[in-house]
Amino acid sequence: MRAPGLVILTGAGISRESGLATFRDPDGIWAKVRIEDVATPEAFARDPARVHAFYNARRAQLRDPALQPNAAHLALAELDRRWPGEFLLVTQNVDNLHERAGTRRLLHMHGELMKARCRHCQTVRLWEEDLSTAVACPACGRAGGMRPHVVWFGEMPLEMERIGRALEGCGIFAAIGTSGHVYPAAGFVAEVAGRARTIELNIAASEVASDFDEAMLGPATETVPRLVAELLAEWGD
Ligand code: BV8
Repeated sequence: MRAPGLVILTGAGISRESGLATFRDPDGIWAKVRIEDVATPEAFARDPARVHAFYNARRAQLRDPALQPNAAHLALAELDRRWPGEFLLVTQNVDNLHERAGTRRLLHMHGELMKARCRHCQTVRLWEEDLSTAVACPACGRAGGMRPHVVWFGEMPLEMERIGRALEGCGIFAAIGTSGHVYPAAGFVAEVAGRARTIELNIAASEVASDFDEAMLGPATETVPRLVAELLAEWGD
């Protein structure tokens, strides 16, 4: 029998054990800064320097060689390599730990911290250094328009059609390390409920836990390798 289509959704919890803060845990990012001040288009229009400083600090942390993918990222990369059917890892995270772990069939629905976009010409390119309004776009030469290539609140997430197609065809959906607070990502499980096996991997029940058939409670570095081993034992090559 053909392996079912597999869609995995990850959130900040999968990167927690690599040393990156989550958003809504007590020590999380939103305990230190307000969304309205740093993660909306209005905030960027009002005070671009403040928004750039917020993302420059997170980009600098991601450049730290001590910050590495963890066992959960690595297990998902192995699952991607060995899954014989359709596979898509949709991450809400803007860090680059999934690609550094080796995952190929990956989609960043909220953008990427190590990329910048020009608001004048829309060119997106790898950008690992600080950004500011003084930076001129290497493509069109105009300054003042470079922004982090991330999706802010009130902006449309990326590649929603591709995500929709993957959800339509999936037989197994797992959400890992996400609080189920932010839409449309938090609504994906409801889209597939009833026709896909749905599993939530978290250290605590998310806000949409009741939409899932199954839960695996514990840190991602323990639960994800366990889920990957189980799925590959049943369906692997
Ligand atoms: C949209 C990128 C529509 C940037 C992010 C009013 C006005 C405008 C919009 C809205 C509104 N009301 C509602 C909305 C919709 C809004 C929304 O949902 N708001 C919330 C606050 C209610 N959504 C949007 O705006 C989205 N866009 O709706 O567009 C549209 C339609 C037409 C035209 C235009 C637009 C866009 C939202 C994207 C925002 N960008 N990130 C950046 O990183 O700075 S959001 C950010 O928070 C993440 O990307 C993620 O999506 C979200 C939630 O974060 P999580 O990843 O879940 O992390 P969190 O800290 O919350 O939870 C961590 C979890 O890990 C916990 O469950 C914890 O238990 C677990 N955990 C911790 N440690 C571990 C662990 N698990 C396992 N192991 C561990 N060790």
